[in-house]
Amino acid sequence: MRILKKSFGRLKSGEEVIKYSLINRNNFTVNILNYGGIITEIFTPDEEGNFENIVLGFDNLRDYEEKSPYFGSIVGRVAGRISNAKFRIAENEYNLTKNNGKHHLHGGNIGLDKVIWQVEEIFEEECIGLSMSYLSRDGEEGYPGNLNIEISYLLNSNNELEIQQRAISDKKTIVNMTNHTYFNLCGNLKEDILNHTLTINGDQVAFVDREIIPTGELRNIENSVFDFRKGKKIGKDLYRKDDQLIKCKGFDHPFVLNHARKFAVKLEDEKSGRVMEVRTDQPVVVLYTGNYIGQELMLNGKIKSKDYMGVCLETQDYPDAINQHNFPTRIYDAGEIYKAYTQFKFYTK
Ligand code: FUC
Repeated sequence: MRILKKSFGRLKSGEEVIKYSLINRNNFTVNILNYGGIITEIFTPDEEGNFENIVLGFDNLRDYEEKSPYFGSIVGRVAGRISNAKFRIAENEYNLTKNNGKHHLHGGNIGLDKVIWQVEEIFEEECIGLSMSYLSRDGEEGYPGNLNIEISYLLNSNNELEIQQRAISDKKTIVNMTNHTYFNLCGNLKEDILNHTLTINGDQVAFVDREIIPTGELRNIENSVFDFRKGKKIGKDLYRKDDQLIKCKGFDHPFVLNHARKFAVKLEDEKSGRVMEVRTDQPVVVLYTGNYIGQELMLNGKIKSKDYMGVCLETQDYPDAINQHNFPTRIYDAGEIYKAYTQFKFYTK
């Protein structure tokens, strides 16, 4: 197993960005930038052994700085939307950056996806990886507390990629991070993801309003377009005249996970034979089917983008929980540790 390193160019500020390649014994490769902790490519074999890239990304830094819909990045401090870009903790009201209409999205204008992380390489017997750290200052994008963040990407020889998240603040605060990779198991983005079969071990979904803010309602998914428990094609119901799907142009919904099952989410592509299983200790996965990717982007240097080219499986805590009476809400005390992990396991049928 080895780690390679090369320059990925300079940010507009002049700072150099490094691209790391984690390569395991099977040549399974994950490329990660120290900018935003962005996963730019994952190369996995199809059932005939052909290695192809299975995530959406860019071949240059400028596009990541200016155009990226959070491709591959760490998002936070709080993933998803915080309604009206404000919240209260005890007697204090905090106003966050408004970067999604009147709401706050994915950590603000300069969220964790747009900063340089300090990187340490990890070499262990069972795995290799990167430990990335960043200090988000008190008041950054409006959040309270100096927050020390550490994200580790770990790859082993079973083609399992694990993301471990940790943070500690010096003031009471909220934290809820995720990774925003858009997966497409076809390989080299040959097709969109509508023919992928998706299984979600979740019995409830959170309904959202027109601005994709949870209404607070948790619905049982039985007999609805949200029932992915037995596995179904993402495209099967996506164009149905369902009020929730029309509002979001597809799926952009938090599912409450059922932790009694052996995996949280499974994604499969029949043609290539590629399968990905997701395990996590987080209570929710947000399923986002790439509804707003649009046609303006040049993906991985050569492919014109379109909607539904990738699917995000954002494992996290309940979105907008701090403003939602109906959702369990976590507030972290000064010195209390926030911890989360998600594992992605790849294999072929
Ligand atoms: C996802 C969605 C949002 C948004 C963003 C780019 O996390 O929940 O609606 O479009 O990604």
